Amino acid sequence: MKSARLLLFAFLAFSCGQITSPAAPARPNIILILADDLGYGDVQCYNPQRGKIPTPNLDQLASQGMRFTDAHTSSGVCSPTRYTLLTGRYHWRTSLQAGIVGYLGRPLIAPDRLTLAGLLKQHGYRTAAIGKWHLGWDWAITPAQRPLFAGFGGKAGGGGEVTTSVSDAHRAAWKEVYAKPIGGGPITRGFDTYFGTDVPNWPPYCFIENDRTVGTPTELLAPARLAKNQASIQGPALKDWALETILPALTDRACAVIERGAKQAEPFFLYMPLTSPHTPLAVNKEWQGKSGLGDYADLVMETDATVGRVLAALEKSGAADKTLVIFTSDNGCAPYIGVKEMEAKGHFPSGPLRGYKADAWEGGHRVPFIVRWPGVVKPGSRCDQLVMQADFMATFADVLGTKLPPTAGEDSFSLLPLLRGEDKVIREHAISHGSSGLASLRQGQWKFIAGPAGGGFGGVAAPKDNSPRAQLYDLATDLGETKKPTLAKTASACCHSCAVRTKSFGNTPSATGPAGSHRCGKANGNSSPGQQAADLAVWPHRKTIHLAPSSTTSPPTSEKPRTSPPRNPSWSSNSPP
Ligand SMILES: [Ca+2]
Repeated sequence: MKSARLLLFAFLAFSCGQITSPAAPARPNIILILADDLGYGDVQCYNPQRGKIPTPNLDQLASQGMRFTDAHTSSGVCSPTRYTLLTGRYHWRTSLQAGIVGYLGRPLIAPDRLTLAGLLKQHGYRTAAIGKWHLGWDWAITPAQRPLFAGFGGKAGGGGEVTTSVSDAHRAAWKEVYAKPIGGGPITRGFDTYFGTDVPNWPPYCFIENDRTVGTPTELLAPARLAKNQASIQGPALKDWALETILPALTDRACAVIERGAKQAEPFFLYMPLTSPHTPLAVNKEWQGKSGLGDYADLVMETDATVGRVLAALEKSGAADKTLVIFTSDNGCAPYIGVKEMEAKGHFPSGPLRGYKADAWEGGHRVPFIVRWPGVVKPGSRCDQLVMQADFMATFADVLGTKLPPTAGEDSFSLLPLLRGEDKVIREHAISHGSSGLASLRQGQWKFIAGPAGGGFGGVAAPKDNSPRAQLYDLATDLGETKKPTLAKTASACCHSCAVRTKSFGNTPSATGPAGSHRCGKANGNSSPGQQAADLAVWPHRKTIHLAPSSTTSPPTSEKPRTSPPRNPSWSSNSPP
């Protein structure tokens, strides 16, 4: 009788959907940690030969989960990568064709675009963003007030009329603007709560909680904080703002979210875009000098410890077993933070890859990518399949057992089969841009770059007569992209195939790719009606990726590769993105 009752209970529970396989927990908590400017070779387990920075916490996470070796961002810089990561849609389908969202720039994600947080919220998750947003806000600043928010301190001032003093007019405008809610931020894009700094090396130098600044900036930063890879743009700051406090404060908040979330009935999603090891290289005392390689490497160690604190909080909360943890980075290591000095000491932040942050070469966009999911992902496993951060959207939908609407996650492929241990091609192609907008295209082992240089901070070199105007590499034999581009018959054929397939992205649903998983064409790359101009679909401009020219395959004049990088008014040599 007892066993019959148990059977009946089991049947009823199953019918109500309350029993799930322990190997695939329904609605796991999800923690997505995104480091900022952390190179592929900065994590020890990714670069055992040429990496000299100890990263014990990240190495341990990898030993408990799956380490992807061929994972990519959609761009070599911040904002475009973040757009793609949060929406599952390539950033170049928006108005952002090059560079980043500038200081006081408007929101890049359209209000009605589904984000990871929006998707998870629809499925009952509590959603929190803690860290660096850098996807634009609607600041309540009038055109007349705009000069009062920038223009300080010469070259590092951010443009406008240069002054080094704060007037009553400045303070009055700041008081008025910072007293108002800031529109268009994370809590309007699927997140219940937000805490962080928009861009830690730019004003305003204060925290933002949800849609309000925490405190009212009334001063400027001490000039010393605008040198040596600290802050980049002078502007409104809290009186006692200390750049070193940012990372610990974010960590405290994240730990609190986890502790609280573990006690609640609903699962939680924590998106934690770290401010480090990006500038400001504001290393806390405990980590100063620890690496023996300089401030950047010290900050990498502090970043690793931050991840350790978050994971310890998760462990302590008792929720680690039902939490999917992802760690990755938004682009490669910045070349301006002392790379040459580190390399002279034997640490190579891009590991075996060519290029750094901002480049279309691998060092710009191939990033560390670790997934831990107890009961699903095999501890200590490694995956060499081509994946992108754009794939989180389809993966999360797959984990939830739901289908995305046709207007969401256009460029996203589910990684769930890989996480479950299958070794199969998930995506046949991936596009990553240099900061200038220079496109690179992966198809299998082939890598095509539609220009003669890296397209990063070095720009896009103008092609000389008879010199190659594009690059093609076989990454299976030349991961470092070192061999002179050749256009042997097979390579040329591959490239042609790439271009044909790329054209199909915008026009032909499921023309290529694995059956059932090719999603690139479904929304035709167009924004849905009602989306604001910020999210304009400009696919036709990118419809054709230029083939490396030969005497018989020169593209029409209108499709010639760019010969100079587009101007980006928000950048100067002294204001790194
Ligand atoms: Ca970055």
